[in-house]
Amino acid sequence: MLTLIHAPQSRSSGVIQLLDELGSLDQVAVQTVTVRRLRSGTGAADPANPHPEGKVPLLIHDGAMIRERNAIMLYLTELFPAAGMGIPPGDPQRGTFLSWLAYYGNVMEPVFIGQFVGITHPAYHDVFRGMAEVTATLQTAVERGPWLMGDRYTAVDLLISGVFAWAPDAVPDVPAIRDWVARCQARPSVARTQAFDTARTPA
Ligand SMILES: N[C@@H](CCC(=O)N[C@@H](CS)C(=O)NCC(=O)O)C(=O)O
Repeated sequence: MLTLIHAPQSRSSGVIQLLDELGSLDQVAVQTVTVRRLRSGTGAADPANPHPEGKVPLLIHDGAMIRERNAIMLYLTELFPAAGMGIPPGDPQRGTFLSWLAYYGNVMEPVFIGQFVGITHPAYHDVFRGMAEVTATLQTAVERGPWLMGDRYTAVDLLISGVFAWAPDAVPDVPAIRDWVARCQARPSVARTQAFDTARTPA
C-alpha cells in the first residue's frame, strides 16, 4: 500500500503533480496534514504526521518511509515507469537524470535558500557556488532543450521548475529559462494539482 503524507500548497504538491503525470494518483492514499509554514509563521506540525521532523512530503510504501522529494520522485518514477517520467537503469541518459535529481537537492535548493535569507559567507559560496553558476547550468540545458533531459519532459523538469512557481521573482532573467519555466507551468497537471490542493485547503 502507498500513502503520501501531504500538505496542500507545499513542497509535497510537486509529488501530487508527479503522481498526476504518472497517472497513478488513484493508487495512492493521500493523507493531508498540517505543517509549520516558515514563510508566514503559521501552522504547526501535525501529531498524525509520521515524518520524524513533522515535514512533508513523506511517502510510505508497505510500511517503509521514503523522505526527500528527489528520492520520492525517483522512487515513484521507477514504481510507475509507463509514463516515461523517469530514465531507467541501462539508459545512457540515466546518469544525467540522476545528476539533476541530486543537483537540485544538494546544490540548487541551498543556493536558493541562501539567496532568499541573504547568506553571503564565502565558505557557503565555495561549497555550493551561487545563482550565477545555477543559472549557467540551467541555461546550457534548456537552450539545447526543450526539456532538461532533451526532448522528454521528465520528473526533473517538474521538480526543478517547481521552485520557480513558488518564487517567480527568482526566475533568472534569461529568455531560454523563462520559456522553459512557462512550458513547465503550462502542463495540465499543474492546474489539476492546484485544484486538488484547493479542494483540501480549509476555507
Ligand atoms: N528537503 C525536503 C524539505 C521538506 C520541507 O521542508 N517541507 C516543508 C513544507 S514546504 C515542511 O514540511 N515544513 C514544515 C517544517 O519545517 O516544520 C524535501 O524537499 O522533501
